[in-house]
Formats: sequence, C-alpha cells, structure tokens
Amino acid sequence: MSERVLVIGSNGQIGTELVAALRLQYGQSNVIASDLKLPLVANEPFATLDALDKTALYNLVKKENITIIYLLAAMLSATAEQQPAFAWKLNMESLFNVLELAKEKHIKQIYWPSSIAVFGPTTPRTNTPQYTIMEPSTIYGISKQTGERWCEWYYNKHQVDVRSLRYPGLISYTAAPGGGTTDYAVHIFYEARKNNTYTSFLDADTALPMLYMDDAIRATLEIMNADSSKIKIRSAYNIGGISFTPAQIATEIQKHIPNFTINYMPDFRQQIANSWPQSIDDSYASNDWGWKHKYNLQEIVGIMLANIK
Ligand code: NAD
Ligand code: AKB
Repeated sequence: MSERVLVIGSNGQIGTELVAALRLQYGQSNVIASDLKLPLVANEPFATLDALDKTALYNLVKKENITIIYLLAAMLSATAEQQPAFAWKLNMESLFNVLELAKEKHIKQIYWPSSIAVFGPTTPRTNTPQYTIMEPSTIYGISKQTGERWCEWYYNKHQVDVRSLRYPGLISYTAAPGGGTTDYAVHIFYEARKNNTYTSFLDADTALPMLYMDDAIRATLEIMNADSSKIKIRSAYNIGGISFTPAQIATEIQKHIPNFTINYMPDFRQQIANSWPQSIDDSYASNDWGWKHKYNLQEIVGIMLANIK
C-alpha cells in the first residue's frame, strides 16, 4: 500500500512545489495538501487545517490514514521579528503536535525544515560548518535551533523518524516568498520585469547562501527517501548551494535586461542578514546521503526571467 502524505502549510513558497513533486512520487490522491486558507488554484485533495489545532490534526491524520507529515507552516525571519510571541507559538507548537503524533505511533515519518537562521553573529560566516557556534539572534532562528534540539531528542528518546534540512534562501517563481530576509532574491525578478528597477532592502555586498527551488525539493525528497541508516544527523543537515550578493544578482540580471538598475535602502532585515552565514559547508549531507546542488546563479537568473513575464 502506498504511503499517505499530509503537507501542512501547502500554499506557501515551498509547499506549492513540494506537493506537486510528492504527487509524482506517491500519486495525486495519496498526498493531502493542507493550509489555513484555501489555495488560490484548485489543489485537490486539500483540507483546511490549523497546524496549532492538535485535535483537528489528529482527526485528519486518522480520517486520511496519514503515514508521513511534511510540516511547512511557520513564520519566517522578517515577519517573526514583528510578532515574536505568535511566531514562537506557531513555530514550536506546530512541531510538537506532529512530533507527538509520531511518538504515539499514529504516523511513521516527519519532515520539518530548519534554516541557516540557526546560526548567529558569533558563527564563522564563510563555509559555515555543520557543527559550530550557534547563537541565533532572531526569534525565527531561536525557534529553528530549539526545534532541531527537540527533533533530535524525539529521535533519541522515542525513535521518531524525523528528518530536517537547514535550507538557505530559496529562489522560485511559482509562489511568492512568505516574509523572510532572503526574499529580495525573488522580489528582484518581479520588479526587474515590471519596472526595470529594484530597491534592495539589503546592501550591495551582503552575501547569503541561496538555492534554486528545484534543488531544494530534490534535497527534501532525497533525505526523506534515504535509508534510515544513512541519516546520521537527526537535528538538521546543512545544505548549501550558491552564494551571491544583491550587486552580483543585479549584474546577472543586466545581462538579460541591460537597462535594469538597482538601488539600496537597507532596513531592519540588514541586521538579520549580517548575522547569517555567507556560505555553507554541506559535506555531511554529501557524505551521508549524496547531496549535491545543481543550479548556479546564471542558470537561476535565466530560468526566473524566462518564467516571470
Ligand atoms: P511560506 O510562508 O511561504 O508558507 C507557509 C505556509 O504555512 C503558508 O501558506 C501559510 O498560510 C501556512 N500557515 C501559516 N500558519 C499556519 C497554520 N497555523 N496552520 C496551517 N498552515 C499555516 O513559507 P515557506 O517559504 O514555504 O517555508 C516553509 C518552511 O520552510 C518553513 O518552516 C520555513 O521556515 C522553512 N524555510 C523556508 C525557507 C525559504 O527560503 N522559503 C528557507 C529556510 C527554511
Ligand atoms: C528567511 O529569510 O527567513 C528564510 C530562511 C533563510 O529561513 N528564507
């Protein structure tokens, strides 16, 4: 019998593409998309679900015979700094709800994404190692670091098969990003197409690690499909891809749109970006389950501009 998969937070930047990829693997009817609100485009099977409502979650898992949960509902870095108390509640309680379901053997596997936000200003910023100083300075980062510790604890104490990746900034054109610090690297393409100009909320030379969405989805499926014996890290794996600055992505865009211009007006997100790694050492993911990114900056810019009209 096929696995039955529930994606929580399916209407977001990642969920929109992850649901499609999961349906290719498991079959359309075996992947239930769910979110607080209905999707803009029909996405059946779909259920309205609040990840904080433990009873509703339990009922849905039972009704649909769910075996695997992908928990994507969360508040991202920039928005979380504006609503710290609710961000903490959403990011932590939703995770506990699914970890407890697995502990009680109602489901058998969980995917929960972490982030480069687990690192902080005291972390070495280039080629940031898997194991290093982690003193995150944002509520989002603190919630992700705490979540990682809980995931590892549930694995060690209760054999919960939970797997996680520390995504860098993700670049895609299917759904808009949801309130992060790396969002500029998506917004810039829409503004380039619409107005030929972009005002960046990060300074010209702010380097951050990034990944094209296809690579991120592939990494997610690879870690989830890997034999359990290969998953040696049950907190979350570093995964890297590329690294670039606003000035560098602008230069690449100018190769397609020669009159494109960029201005810089850094806001509170600059401080968040300054506390994050500039590039990531993902050798543990490579060695343990064969991770390797595919898309470089040139390719990403070409794909984004080809798909945004
Ligand atoms: P997003 O903000 O685009 O999507 C989140 C979705 O969750 C939204 O559709 C929202 O409606 C839904 N949601 C919010 N509260 C909910 C609730 N109570 N119940 C059910 N659904 C709820 O986020 P995303 O970019 O798709 O990120 C998904 C996960 O990946 C998050 O955990 C995020 O921290 C992590 N992540 C994302 C990135 C990135 O660059 N996109 C990078 C690192 C980590
Ligand atoms: C954000 O900027 O908050 C996210 C992330 C890197 O976790 N894109």
